[in-house]
Amino acid sequence: MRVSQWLSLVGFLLFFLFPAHLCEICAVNDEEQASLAPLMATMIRSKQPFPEVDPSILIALRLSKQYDQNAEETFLNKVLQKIMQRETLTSGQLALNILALTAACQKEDVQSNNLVKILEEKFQEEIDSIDTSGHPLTNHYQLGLDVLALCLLNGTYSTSKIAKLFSAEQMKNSIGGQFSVDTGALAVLAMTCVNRQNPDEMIRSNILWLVEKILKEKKQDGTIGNIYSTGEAMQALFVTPEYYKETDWDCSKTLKTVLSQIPQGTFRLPIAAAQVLPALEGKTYLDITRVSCQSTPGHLSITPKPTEPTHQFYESISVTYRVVDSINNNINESTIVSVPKGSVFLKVMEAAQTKSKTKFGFTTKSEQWGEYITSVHGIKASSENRTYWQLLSNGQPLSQGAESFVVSDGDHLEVRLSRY
Ligand code: B12
Repeated sequence: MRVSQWLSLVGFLLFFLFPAHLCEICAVNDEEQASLAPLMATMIRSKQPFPEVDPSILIALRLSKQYDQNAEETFLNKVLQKIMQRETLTSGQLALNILALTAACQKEDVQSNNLVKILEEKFQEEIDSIDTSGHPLTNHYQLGLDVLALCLLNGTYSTSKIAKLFSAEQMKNSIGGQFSVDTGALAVLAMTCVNRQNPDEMIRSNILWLVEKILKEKKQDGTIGNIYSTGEAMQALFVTPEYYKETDWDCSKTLKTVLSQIPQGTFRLPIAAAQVLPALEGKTYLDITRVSCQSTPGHLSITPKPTEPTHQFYESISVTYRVVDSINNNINESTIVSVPKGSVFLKVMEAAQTKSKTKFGFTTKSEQWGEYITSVHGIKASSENRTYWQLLSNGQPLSQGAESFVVSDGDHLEVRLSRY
């Protein structure tokens, strides 16, 4: 056979053995890098106003092409402080901190503090909880983080147990009987790592099922689940091209929609920026162990101010606000309140609370995603009983928290004690 014939045979084999989209990179190009600058700025600026810094910010900075040595050092120090309290962290929090240290080339800290061993123990407690009570101590999103960290850092785990943990049966109802794209995406990343180390038939069939479920959550505009789960869904689809057809997903459409949301301030929370950025750069959490540990010269030149939404607080609007206990069916309080136009859900809750502390009093806890509603009408949500105060507008669950969702005139808002 002549060289040209060999080449065409190789080309033919490559074409049929590897789908074309295996070779395509769907990420921002060098010219578009500037459009990511607001996300970088949002994360970097979060050094100051936020008392707690999420390790996913350090991961995003390390996976990014743009580089800010000073910010990386600050965030690394925060992560190092955090692991001092390793015993009090949940399994997923510990996993995320381990991943951040690894991304920041601090594997020695991971080893000297025995972090992988501690994670193995915490992961075992999650499994024990499933065996005794039917659900993990935390949630399946965190189990995904646990397995990802254990796999990437060569911890000990049982492939068959992991296959069971992320089976269709378990994942179907991972959050309140509803499929969660974020959770599915984390499980795909974790199982892809496991399958690369120990190829396993059941793991592969779990991945296939989850990839199909994720693709079913694709919306007209290209978002997958909602805008906040899209980055993680993209990561899952990047690492599993052999599980779907090229025509099943128009990645450039998804990318375009996500990019168009940046100037609108959709990712103005540092954690939201951190969760979406890696995918926009064509990176996934499986790249954490591949980050270069050579010192890189600083080249972050573009740092515009993060985008802030422009609210006008002149006009006032009126909305209906209701508190419902859908578990015990014994509370159903409702009121109409007036708030300035552009107000967030939390403002409505405050306005109702001033009307009647007994009926509408509530408490919150400050978290990375903003204020988390912990109790309403004197009833505390409880992770033991797997209850939470769900937020809804016009009957639809919100895809943002109380401090972020901007309400509109005539909205029917509701906080509903629900199970997950
Ligand atoms: C599991 C989960 C939940 C669980 C948390 C309880 C539990 N023990 O598992 C439940 C089902 C209760 C929940 C509730 C809500 N959630 Co939720 N949740 C998640 C999920 C899938 C994983 C969180 C996690 O474990 N992270 C890993 C650990 C290591 O980090 P952590 O900081 O310790 O995690 C804690 C916080 O994230 C907190 N939390 C979870 N959701 C939310 C939402 C808000 C607004 C806040 C302030 C905190 C918070 O609970 C976690 C466990 O304690 C994320 C997905 C994601 N991409 O992050 C969505 C996510 C954070 N949730 C989201 C939303 C919108 C909500 C709700 C507002 C939904 C609603 N319509 O009511 C409510 C919160 C209402 C309230 N009371 O204030 C969005 C936030 C987007 C945004 N821009 O604000 C996300 C990103 C999902 C999405 N793609 O839409 N959630």
